[in-house]
Amino acid sequence: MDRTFVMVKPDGVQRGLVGEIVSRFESKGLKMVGAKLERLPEERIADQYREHLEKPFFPGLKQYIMSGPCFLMVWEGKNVVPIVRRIVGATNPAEAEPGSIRGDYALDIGRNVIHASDSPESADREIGIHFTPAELVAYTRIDQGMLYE
Ligand code: YYY
Ligand code: MG
Repeated sequence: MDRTFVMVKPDGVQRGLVGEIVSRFESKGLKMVGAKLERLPEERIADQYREHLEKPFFPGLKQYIMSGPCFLMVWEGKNVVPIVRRIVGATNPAEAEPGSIRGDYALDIGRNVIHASDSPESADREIGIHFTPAELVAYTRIDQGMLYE
């Protein structure tokens, strides 16, 4: 089964959106296989966003991610990477569709509430940055037989 890395950013945690966000993925039928609340150290933020290190917005992005605890998760399911990206919505909340998380809960690109991996390759890489294998839990959702044909 495919896996992806999802993180509620400090604005989402401070605004009390963790439960609502988890609930959206749960009701979709995805399986949470790892989760933790954590303040990200600077080096891990740089690793997470390595393709953006030289971008003008990176210093502000780093300050924002360091401003408080993040809620980190790993979700599992068929085609989970593109499905989660659609549930999350466009990077700029002004362009994110209503019904998506960023479309419903955010206004500004620099405070867009949530991160999700953009490809299966980055998902593997990002899961490896933030979670040890022992932190990922193997189990079967009781409704699995109803979710998949
Ligand atoms: O994957 P996603 O989070 O949707 O967007 P990215 O293009 O990877 O950028 C990562 C992160 O950087 C974005 O969620 C907000 C921030 N950012 C920004 O503050 N200003 C920009 N012009 C572009 C991105
Ligand atoms: Mg990205």
